[in-house]
Amino acid sequence: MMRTRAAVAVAAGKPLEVMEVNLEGPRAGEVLVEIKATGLCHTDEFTRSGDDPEGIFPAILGHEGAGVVIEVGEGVTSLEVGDHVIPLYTPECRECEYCLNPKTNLCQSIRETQGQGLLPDGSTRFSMLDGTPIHHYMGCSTFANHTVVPEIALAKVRSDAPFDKICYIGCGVTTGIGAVINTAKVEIGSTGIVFGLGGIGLNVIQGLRLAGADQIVGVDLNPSKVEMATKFGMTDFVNPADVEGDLVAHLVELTGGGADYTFDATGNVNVMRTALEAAHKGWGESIIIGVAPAGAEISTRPFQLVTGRSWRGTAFGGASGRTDVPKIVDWYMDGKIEIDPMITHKLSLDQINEGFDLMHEGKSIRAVVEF
Ligand code: NAD
Ligand code: AHE
Ligand code: ZN
Repeated sequence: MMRTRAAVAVAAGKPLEVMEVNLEGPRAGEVLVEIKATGLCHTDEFTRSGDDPEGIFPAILGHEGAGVVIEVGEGVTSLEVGDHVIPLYTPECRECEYCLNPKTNLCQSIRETQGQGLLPDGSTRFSMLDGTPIHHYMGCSTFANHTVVPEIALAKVRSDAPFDKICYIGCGVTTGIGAVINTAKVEIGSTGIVFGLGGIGLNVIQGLRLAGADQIVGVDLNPSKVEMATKFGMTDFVNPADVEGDLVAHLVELTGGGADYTFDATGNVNVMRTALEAAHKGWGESIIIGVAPAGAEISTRPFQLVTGRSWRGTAFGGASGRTDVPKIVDWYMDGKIEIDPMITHKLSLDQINEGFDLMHEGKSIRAVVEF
């Protein structure tokens, strides 16, 4: 048993509380990781706010981290002390029915306990100093200076990559670029529309440029996002607040009949409908990335699908983390993709709630906490 510092989500809708917590060492198949940096994703805020039907409190949130292996549990063979790692909320056991099916990245080997805020043996390693158990989150809990993660949920990455940048590959970068490359499989010369130019949407834009899209339309209610989106490849910007009349009709006209691919990176179900309907008749595909609150539902006229549009979704950009994440780290280190400009704020753990304020105010793309 050791002590570490963590930001604890004590109850839904409450600010995180930074405190010392107890952390038990790794059991069989588990690894103790010292987290060096973690990004703040909108999904952390979604759960903190109480919108997540799977939200459990108290919990240590955070799922976009990078760090170093401090200790390995019994039977761990693929990692050793000193390895640099990125925790994976979508693990890769390489044995389950899902891992053996190339059509999905959704390894299910530990999904049930992960959703209950527990490690695969059904227990938690974190507790408050008075002994109250604290739940894990998405199998990662990166808002802690140290965390225990299953071996199958850690990607080993090169040791010369900076933690404060590659932590973002733990969710946002991989989700956005992967949605384009793995899920949509966008072809050269395509048109794309991206709804929501935040930490995920900008990476969709970056992915569309990488894939050779001709027209990349960004849609956001916040015009301050334009400069960054343009830098990453956006060719046209639409602010729905400035469109007179029907937004779908405007987007269909702008893209010459609708886009080949549209992406929701807002989590708003009305936006998801617009995204589906702005996809091209006959072949347009709309990919849902955004996570919607408990009880929210999507709707459209079935005729939209009858006439050839497809509605799809993606988690972690369709990436198989232990295989794909080290490659994405290489892309960053080789200059194929950019990360640095999107990390707009660096914070200490004590300032973590300011990071969520910046997210709400639309002032940050990614705020990163460095330990
Ligand atoms: P963010 O807060 O950084 O960005 C959201 C953006 O959407 C902001 O720029 C905001 O101005 C814009 N927006 C909000 N409402 C809008 C509207 N009605 N029309 C147009 N733009 C609007 O959030 P993020 O970290 O980029 O996350 C985006 C979404 O993706 C969240 O729902 C998050 O939970 C989800 N997400 C999903 C996955 C996945 O694997 N499927 C992974 C990461 C994040
Ligand atoms: N718990 C929520 C769903 C949350 C969700 O969809 N999470 C995404 C990752 S978001 C990362 O920022 C995901 O991986 N989904 C697949 C999975 O198995 O959770 C709810 O609505 O219950
Ligand atoms: Zn995320």
